[in-house]
Amino acid sequence: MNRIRTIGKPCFLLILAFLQVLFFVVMYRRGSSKIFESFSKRNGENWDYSKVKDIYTNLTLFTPALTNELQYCPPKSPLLVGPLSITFQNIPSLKRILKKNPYVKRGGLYTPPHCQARYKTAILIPHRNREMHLRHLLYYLHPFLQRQQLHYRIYLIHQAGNETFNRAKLLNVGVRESLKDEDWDCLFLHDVDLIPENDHNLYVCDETYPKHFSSAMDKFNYRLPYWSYFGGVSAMTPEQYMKINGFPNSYWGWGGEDDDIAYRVRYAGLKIVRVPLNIGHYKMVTHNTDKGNEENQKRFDLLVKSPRRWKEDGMNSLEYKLISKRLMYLFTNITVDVGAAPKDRKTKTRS
Ligand code: UD2
Ligand code: MN
Repeated sequence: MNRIRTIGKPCFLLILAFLQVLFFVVMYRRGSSKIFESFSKRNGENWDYSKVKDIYTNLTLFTPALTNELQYCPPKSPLLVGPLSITFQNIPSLKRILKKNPYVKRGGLYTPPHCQARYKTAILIPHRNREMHLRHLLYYLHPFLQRQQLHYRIYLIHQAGNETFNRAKLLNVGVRESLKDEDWDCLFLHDVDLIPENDHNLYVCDETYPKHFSSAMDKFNYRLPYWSYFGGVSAMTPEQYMKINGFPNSYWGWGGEDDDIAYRVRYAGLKIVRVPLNIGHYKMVTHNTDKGNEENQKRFDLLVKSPRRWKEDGMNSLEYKLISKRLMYLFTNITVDVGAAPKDRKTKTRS
């Protein structure tokens, strides 16, 4: 995501003028009503988010299965309840989360006890110094995925050391390491501070195209902040991920990498599909800027070079040092040394 703080610079004004012209050309060619319609597209059921259910409703009624020969889970899970009650007032303890999720195995692995899952999803979370956010996420995400009757595993990709944070590279590491464990159908690239609000937002991939899930976040008044937005929560099949050569490894610090990924999707001949706005509801835990994740001043330069660089900067050039892989009670912790930003890189603190 790009927070523009360069208003007033001539190049910025030039870009602005160019975007205005582009906007009018697109309006002329596609018709304004169509454009605004797609910005606020709300498909299917009309969800009422003032009527919410507890995320653990019915889940604790589970008992172990009596047989090993399980039938496939139904195409649509009978456990879905719709809008969920999400609050960040109390931070749940790991002990409490563990108690509420008795079927989650070490490493944050879950298999439905009563039916054979139709789908295998890996959740990859880039992380450093966000333990409180992680607890909120684990508290809500485990039951959320269990309601969907998925076979899943939650991975935390933890950046070791104090060098500048690199979200995109951590996710590349997550993809490579998680695929060593299992042939996942779907890879979720998930910010630690985003909680899905509706369990009908199924954590499965689109078979053909990369998919954006956090289409309506509270921090953006439940709308898309801009047309090509791809930050927050997205998912790809391993094939789609490899086709775009994964994420760029060269974005150090905050911003830009999600836009680069959106570009890559297009360069690879794919497109982004999105969860409808009335289902893709998310709450973000409010937070300040992290130390070590200052705004990346090089992001605009990198974005300009993206068409030339995407084939050589990504999964095919990924280098890292795996420090440890530990099976924690509620997740798999992959601690990794992703290196450091090149020395000439200057960053400025976000306000
Ligand atoms: C936006 C995007 C995010 C990403 C980022 C730019 C949303 C909701 N999300 O997030 O996907 O594109 O802009 O890089 O718009 N993190 C840590 N420790 C840190 C720093 C970051 O764990 O010290 C992880 C964590 O998973 C966090 C994610 O990186 O959720 C994104 O960083 P952020 O939350 O600081 O940035 P934000 O909310 O502006
Ligand atoms: Mn955030």
